Amino acid sequence: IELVFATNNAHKLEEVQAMVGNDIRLLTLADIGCTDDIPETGDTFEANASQKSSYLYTKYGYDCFADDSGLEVEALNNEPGVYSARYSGTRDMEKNIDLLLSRLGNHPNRKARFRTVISLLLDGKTYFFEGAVEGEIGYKRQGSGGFGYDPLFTPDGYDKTFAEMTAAEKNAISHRAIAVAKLAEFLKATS
Ligand code: ITT
Repeated sequence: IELVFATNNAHKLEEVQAMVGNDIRLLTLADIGCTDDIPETGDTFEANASQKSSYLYTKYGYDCFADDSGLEVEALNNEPGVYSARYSGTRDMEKNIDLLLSRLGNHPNRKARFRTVISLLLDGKTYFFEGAVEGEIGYKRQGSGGFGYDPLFTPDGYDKTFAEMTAAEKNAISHRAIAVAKLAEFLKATS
């Protein structure tokens, strides 16, 4: 099966490509000649994911899926959530991480979760697949792998951050891995 992955985030693309292997042939936005800044104005992961996949399906007619994801920190009322990519008002992750660390300060509740919602648009119908992973926010950055907030996030049951893991380790347990496994299973069952 061939599907367009509606993302401009090269890290997501690399992770999902590694997860699906040969099961799904992923086309990128570049492959279909789309350079649009796809609108993302919802206030839930579901709304944003389906906004991205609908945009592509409506304009280009391709079966496609989109990933909307982010970090929810319990002591910050689940911020940054859907605003994860632009928490500080910019896409600069150094600034976004600094803001999160300063807002959390020395708060003893470090609980957080990463969430992904995938929206699949197939033959004009939308399907959702979710994944979440619980963990804790550190007091400083640790590790240089992964992307986004990975240097701050240690999943429960582990003693290193996502950024200290190999790509294979992160991709075996991440929020995105859980959602992508559900997507792949659905596609296998329907094809
Ligand atoms: P697209 O919309 O083009 O897919 P994006 O980066 O704008 O790319 P989102 O709107 O879904 O994607 O924002 C998700 C943000 O949440 C992302 O930029 C990271 O800062 C963070 N994030 C998501 N998944 C993550 C992960 O696995 N590890 C670390 N941070 C992650």
